[in-house]
Amino acid sequence: MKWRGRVEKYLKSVRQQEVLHFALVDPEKVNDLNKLKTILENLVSAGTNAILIGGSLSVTGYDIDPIVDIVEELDVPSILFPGSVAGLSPRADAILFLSLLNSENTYYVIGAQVYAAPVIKRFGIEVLPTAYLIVGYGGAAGYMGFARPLPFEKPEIGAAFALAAKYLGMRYLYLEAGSGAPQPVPDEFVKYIRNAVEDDLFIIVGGGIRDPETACRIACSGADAIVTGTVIERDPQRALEIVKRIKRCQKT
Ligand code: 1GP
Repeated sequence: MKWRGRVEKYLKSVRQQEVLHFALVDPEKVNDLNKLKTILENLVSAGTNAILIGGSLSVTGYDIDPIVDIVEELDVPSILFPGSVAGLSPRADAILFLSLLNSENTYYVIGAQVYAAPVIKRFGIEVLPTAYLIVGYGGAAGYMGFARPLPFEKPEIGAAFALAAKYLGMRYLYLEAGSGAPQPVPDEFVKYIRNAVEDDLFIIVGGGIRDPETACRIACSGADAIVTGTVIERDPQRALEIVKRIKRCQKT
């Protein structure tokens, strides 16, 4: 909890210098906490800036806390990335307070948030107001969230959503292709949205990013932070290469 109240300031100051990397840990997929600890230590040494904790299914505070314990020993914040109201923990530093703007079900736009808000207040977690947009494949997040995924070849629709988020006062935009997506969000899509919202939104891009060159292309297109999850679980060495490559990318 030592980062509470300082997470947004930290993210925004790093953003001035470089593209950030967020490592996503889905508690449901963790079966060896010692192994996870080593992997996260290595990632942070390579430049990972924050650990996102969350998943679409079967995640409770009980599953999150042992991961927060590991992150507490690293020099980066723990940020909840909840798939549902069950994905809250009183011990995390911050939360991506998500509104799934392209859901057809208002529960995912504002319903879950109403249930979560008083709990977040009670827990004292730092809130990062985030527009969550499902693009392309969508995966479990798209399915569970009743999303109408944005077509990859229509970035103008994404830009309209992003502008609406900006005008609603949200400060973060998460472009999500879905965990394990066959294709990540195209760099042209990211570039189009960056141009539309200018510097006002902190743009996070994730889903299907599993090689250094793709990560770098997206980073160079205007993303502020790149998220990787699956590659960390399947090939931690490759995940390290991705982080190192992102850190060498020039910010646009
Ligand atoms: C999923 O964007 C994240 O919510 C990460 O996706 O697991 O494909 O890296 P991957």
